[in-house]
Amino acid sequence: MGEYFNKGIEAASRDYLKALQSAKLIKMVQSCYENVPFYKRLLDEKGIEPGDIHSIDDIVKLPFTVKQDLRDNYPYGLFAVPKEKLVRIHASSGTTGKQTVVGYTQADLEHWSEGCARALTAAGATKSDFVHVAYGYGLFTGGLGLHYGAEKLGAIVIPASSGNTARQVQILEDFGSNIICCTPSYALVIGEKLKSAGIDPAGLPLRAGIFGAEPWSDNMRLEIEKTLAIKAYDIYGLSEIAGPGVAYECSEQNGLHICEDHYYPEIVDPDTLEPLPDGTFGELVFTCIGKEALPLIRYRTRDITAITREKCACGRTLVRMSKPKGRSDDMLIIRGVNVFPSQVEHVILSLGMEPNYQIVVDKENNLDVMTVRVEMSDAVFSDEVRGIEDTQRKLCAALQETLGLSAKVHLVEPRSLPRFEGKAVRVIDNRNI
Ligand code: DLL
Repeated sequence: MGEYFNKGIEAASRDYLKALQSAKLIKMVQSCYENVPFYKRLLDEKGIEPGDIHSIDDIVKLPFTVKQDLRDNYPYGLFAVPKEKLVRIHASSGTTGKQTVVGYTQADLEHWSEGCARALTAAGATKSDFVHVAYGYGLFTGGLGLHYGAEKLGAIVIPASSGNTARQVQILEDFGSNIICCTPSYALVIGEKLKSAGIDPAGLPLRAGIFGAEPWSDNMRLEIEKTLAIKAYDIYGLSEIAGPGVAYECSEQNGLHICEDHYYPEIVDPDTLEPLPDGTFGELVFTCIGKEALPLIRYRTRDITAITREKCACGRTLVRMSKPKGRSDDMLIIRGVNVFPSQVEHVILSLGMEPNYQIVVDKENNLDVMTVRVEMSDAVFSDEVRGIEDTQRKLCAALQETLGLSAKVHLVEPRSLPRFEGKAVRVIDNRNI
């Protein structure tokens, strides 16, 4: 069952949550209208006044916000409070264009930290645990987000930051970390280092990990749980809305509970922008109903997921989102077939292959060609040529079966693909060059 950090909210009745969300939305739209010229203009253009918003159901009347709006108003143009109320700035780099700058008031930081404290508690962390934070510290929200969440819980934070894997391993051994927080790809790197150092993870006090900032499949979860001898929990978030802790997994590991008392979720069809029913996959949209500094209305995350309002076996009533499949802008279209890198990962790991892979897409004679490069384990590498070819064939067939698409498979030498300390970059798309 596990403990709650804030039972009054996490297990509140749906009626109570709806009343809370309605009151917050009304206040938020009023504040956006009065304090953010961008939103005043948008609402005026749509002919909507704050007085038209009577409950959370009226959210569908409101316009959407997209990342480009943040870029167009770079750096602080969408902020709703004067500078003296701001206490922190973060930014997300993204792969193209300018950074997206976000800001927080003291109250915003309290709410964000509480999301992370809820996540830590749901993963079984207590006040007497050592929480080893190996997300990067800095403008990225991962490090400081989990750091303040762990402090809010009253746990003992080890602010390791990412990188220097040998030192991470030493900390795990000597400082007695009970909970580790990092990206799932970095968790694997740490696992490899433990193995090469001859350390049995089962002998460490580490019990659980809180992994997020990038998509990872359920098979990757099993791999990490085995490699580190822990329970692996998912945590989701984005800097535009807060940072990590917007949603988190509980002991059921069956969907991530959204902190919907602060961040109201909707799922829409990414093409028509029409709301989709619960259980249908679509684009996740958030409205920051409790945010002071940067109160975004119907922000399109680009993340693809589905939500359910069914009560969870853990007792939490907070709406759950399924593990994000990836971002609609990460989705590859190969000869007209939609492919998420997470699907490829699922196939690779379901065949018991190594979790280190790379997807390369090229254009050959005007045709898209996808090549999946997967590292061999030492055992496969030392196999006879026929054994290697056999593995390659099996992987090709499984990819064809799952994706409905033929892909080339290259098995590469052990430890020859790049490793990542933060978010992994798994796709090299040469078609755009
Ligand atoms: O990645 C915040 C974070 C830090 C979340 C640490 C969890 C742990 P950004 O850098 O703004 O913020 O990137 C946000 O990362 O829109 C998703 O596409 C992706 N993402 C974050 N968490 C997950 C997850 C942080 N658990 C973007 N599963 C989001 C899949 C995730 N994708």
